[in-house]
Amino acid sequence: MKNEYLALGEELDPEGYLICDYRVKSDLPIETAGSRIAEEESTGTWTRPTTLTEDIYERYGAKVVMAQGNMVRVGYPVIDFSGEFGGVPQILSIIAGNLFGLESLRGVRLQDIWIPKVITERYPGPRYGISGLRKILDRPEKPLIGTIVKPKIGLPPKEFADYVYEAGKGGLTNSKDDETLVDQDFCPLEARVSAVSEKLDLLEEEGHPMIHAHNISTSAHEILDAADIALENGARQLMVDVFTEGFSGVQVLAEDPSVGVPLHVHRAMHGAFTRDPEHGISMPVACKLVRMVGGDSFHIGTYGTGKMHANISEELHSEKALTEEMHGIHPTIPVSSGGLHPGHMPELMAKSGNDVQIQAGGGVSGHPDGVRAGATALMQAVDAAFDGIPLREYAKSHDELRKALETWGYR
Ligand code: RUB
Repeated sequence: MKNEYLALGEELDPEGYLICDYRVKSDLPIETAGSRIAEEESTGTWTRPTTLTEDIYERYGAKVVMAQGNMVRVGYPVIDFSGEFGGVPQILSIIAGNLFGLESLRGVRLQDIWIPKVITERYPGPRYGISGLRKILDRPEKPLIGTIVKPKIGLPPKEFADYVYEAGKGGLTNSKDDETLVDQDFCPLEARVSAVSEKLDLLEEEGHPMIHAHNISTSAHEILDAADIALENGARQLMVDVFTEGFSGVQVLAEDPSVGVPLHVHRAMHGAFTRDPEHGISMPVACKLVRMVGGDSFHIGTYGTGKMHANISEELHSEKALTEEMHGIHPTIPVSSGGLHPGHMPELMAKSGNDVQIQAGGGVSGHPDGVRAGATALMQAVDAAFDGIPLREYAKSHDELRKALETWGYR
């Protein structure tokens, strides 16, 4: 049988196809491996169905247009994604579905995607994005600086809100729930949001705008109820763990006119499929989808400076996926978080630039003089790095920073 899914060298119309690059590990010739993906994920299966007519193949069949080394490029006709229902679940079932389990492929990694406008225009995109968040926080140039309330779980609402207030008094622009905190008995969502909102109002009266992202990740049928409870109690930002919740969980909040606040998107669980360079899905792919469904901020890593495993070139690629032109959709602000402290700021900001939200949990709450001093030290480190002043020099006249550097060092 002729290999019908190969169209090597053909120029695809980027508005007519959703285009995917896969890195493939297989004992098959690379063209055949690519063809297996295209057939499995469009009109084919392991054998030629007698029901597969020439017309079906021509209209709906995916095409392998490049197969070189260990890379293949597959274009899926936009009609394969048509119709009122389907959304991101259907997109992923096609471009990232059965192919990962094919026995003939020892490894497949979806490295990048290009989504045509005819598809992205069905999605909300970020309502605020980088410029909207900068406006809310009156922070036109420097990175947004936040904290994750620590310990991860255990603080009751009042102590939790006190932490946020102290962080604000230290100058931070943002704070957030940790990814594992939602509505536990010791810190219920309603009481937590209400206590935090009071403190944010107070900070605002005192001249400091700040927002806190409340984690409402929950079962799909409950997420709008959780959002309602948070918003009724004054929430200024909501947070979703996108990989445990699903992309639709972000989208439903972004599309609901009653929500209207920025959406912070956490990536807990991503390592299960992004970490292996030979199998899974890359973070830049996730970034494009999160941006399309309306995430205003999204975690991409700390460029090797913090506690989490990093693939630095992929993090730079993620940054581009969130910020480069994409059919007129607002840019999403990249979030750098995970094991950061003031000593990391010069190296981190040299890599991230200023359009970033930097967050430290332990690197604020672990300061020997407490949360306010930790927040102040982090702001001082950011100011020094922004002005190109070495931290050692700046610390001579900034006590909080000096103590932070004595505690954690420069790296
Ligand atoms: C931060 C923390 C976050 C990580 C997740 O706390 O634990 O959940 O940012 O990592 P701390 P990533 O500042 O004390 O390490 O952002 O890479 O998904």
